[in-house]
Amino acid sequence: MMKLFRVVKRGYYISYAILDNSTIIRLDEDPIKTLMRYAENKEVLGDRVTGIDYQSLLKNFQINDIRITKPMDPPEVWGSGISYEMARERYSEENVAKILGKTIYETVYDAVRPEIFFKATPNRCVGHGEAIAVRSDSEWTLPEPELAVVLDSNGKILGYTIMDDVSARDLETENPLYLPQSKIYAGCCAFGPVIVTPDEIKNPYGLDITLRIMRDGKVFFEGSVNTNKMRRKIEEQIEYLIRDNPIPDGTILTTGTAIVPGRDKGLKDGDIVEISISNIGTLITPVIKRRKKLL
Ligand code: DO4
Ligand code: MG
Repeated sequence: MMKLFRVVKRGYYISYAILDNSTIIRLDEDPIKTLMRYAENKEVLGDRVTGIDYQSLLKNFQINDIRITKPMDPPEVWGSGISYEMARERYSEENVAKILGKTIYETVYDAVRPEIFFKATPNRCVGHGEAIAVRSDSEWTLPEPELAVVLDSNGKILGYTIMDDVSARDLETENPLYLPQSKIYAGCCAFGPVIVTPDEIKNPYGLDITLRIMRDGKVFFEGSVNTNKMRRKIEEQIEYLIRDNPIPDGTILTTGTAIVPGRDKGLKDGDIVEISISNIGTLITPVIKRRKKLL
């Protein structure tokens, strides 16, 4: 059993593995290589260390000159959509495009082929304690709390993490072809605080996901779901992701949301988003609203 986390110290990344919830190893190699080595033979290269207060880093984000950050740099991040019935219903409540009398979300939910979209590159992702963003041209952006998988180039699951597929819902609702702008921008994706290996997740279809949006110190929105409600299974999502589409080792696929706050629950500058998934932890990120650049 292994959890990976990473810190920044004076501009340098340092990665750590927690083995069996106790021993901390400072890794000698990139966390993606560590995940692959662990999947192969459970070997972890590095030195045992003491004095790293992981729980305190989770709580305070920073201790002296050490700050927790995203646990790895995924070369690509992909998303799967409308994988829960709740998502089909909640997305369809908006005044969205219809095909042959069904909303595009109902059509995707019923289709053989799942929705798979490109989500992010590492520079667009943030980690625990780092800010996600509302685009300068969006008035309605929502967090999407999701279980995500880290994959090798064959689609094998190397690890699980918590991902926030932050989405500018007004752009997507205005026109489905604006989906890439709704999904991909600076600060559109948060994940962490750790990546856990598959032996920490006995059943990925029995995990509680909880979302809390905090505003002015109070709970502004709260919702939860269990992954047993996931209709489009992770294996099927992976199969479509890698079909005729080579992915690099360390690619992340986020598996869709079932918690969809309404029009009146859009994120604002200063909000705090907390996402918890059982057996993984809690990912906490502040929200910033980007300002329009003056020409
Ligand atoms: O196109 C809609 C995006 C759906 C999505 O991201 C989700 O279901 O989580
Ligand atoms: Mg999503």
